[in-house]
Amino acid sequence: MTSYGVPHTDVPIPYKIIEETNSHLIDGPNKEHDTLIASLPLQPSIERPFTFESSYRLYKDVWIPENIIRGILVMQQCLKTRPTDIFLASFPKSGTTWLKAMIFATLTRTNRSIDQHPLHTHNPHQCVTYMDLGFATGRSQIIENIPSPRVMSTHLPYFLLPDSITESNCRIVYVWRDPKDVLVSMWYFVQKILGGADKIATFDQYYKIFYEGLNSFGPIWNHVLGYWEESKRRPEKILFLKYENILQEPVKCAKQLAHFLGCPYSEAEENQGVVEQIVELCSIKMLKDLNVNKDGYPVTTGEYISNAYYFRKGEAGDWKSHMTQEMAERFDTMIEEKFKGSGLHI
Ligand code: PAP
Repeated sequence: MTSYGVPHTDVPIPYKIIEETNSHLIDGPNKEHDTLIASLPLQPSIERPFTFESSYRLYKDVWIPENIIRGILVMQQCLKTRPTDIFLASFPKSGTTWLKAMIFATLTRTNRSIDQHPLHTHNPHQCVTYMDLGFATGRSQIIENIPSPRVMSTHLPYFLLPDSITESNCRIVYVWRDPKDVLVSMWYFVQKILGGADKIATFDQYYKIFYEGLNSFGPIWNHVLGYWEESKRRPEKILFLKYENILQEPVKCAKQLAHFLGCPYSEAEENQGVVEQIVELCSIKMLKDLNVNKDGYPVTTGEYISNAYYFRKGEAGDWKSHMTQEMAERFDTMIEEKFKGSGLHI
């Protein structure tokens, strides 16, 4: 068993524990970049908000929450990657929470018994932190102090990742999802944060914002294509996964993930059913019912996003209950057009 608090470990330890033991290293927000950020175009506000972030600015042609732009600028200066680093990248609401759990459980399976696993007492976002937000909120030194192997996540498009990630051999796991379900999931998520459907933009407004690519982190098709193209070029660097495929064949995807992370399941593990146990541990059914996921908060997001908000249905095709056939077809046609020639399909 790993003893927590020991700086060098063979497997990741939950980020929350690292933050608790290093909280004296939080610097407070970095003000250095404020002038640059203030000069960027501000997203015009609409009648009712479609997001919980206070303000968005256009940075390199992508609408990004102000705070995250700060994170990008700090990261570009400060992030020193290690060959053992693993980054989870995703467009928001595409399977981040699930993949955080899967990566963390896969890497920790050898020295944590399943029934005493940290995922029983830590939300996946408390195990794997958002580095964009971490760098934006003065946690550079803490991130530097995370023992190897580090696992961190980001919502940034590929072209906005710091050079130290794109130019090194560290690995990236990317997960994407049918954009129609992404938009439904986001609509509910923002409702929970802001306190009800009447507090946010209508579903039709949401649809329009996504269709026009004005939502945060850019048009979803550019986000997906950026990682897709790079994963074709460097499959050893980027594992490109689809949420719906994981739902359909979780065991196969779990094995693919372990192989990519450099810790494939042994024959003995497969015979003992370890892959199935990891899949079960990370399933929404299992995670949603845990006390830690009914209340509490991820570390870096602060107290306005409850752990519970990250778990809703966890299914494919919920868009069918929210869009007319015509809306869905219009959306799919637009995405297929954007994906044309890439080899990628919804
Ligand atoms: P994030 O990017 O803000 O972290 P993310 O985890 O990507 O959010 O998306 C949340 C979605 O993943 C929710 O989808 P839904 O609204 O359509 O239900 C959530 O239910 C789903 N989800 C969370 N955990 C799991 C899991 N273990 N298995 C499958 N889906 C999950």
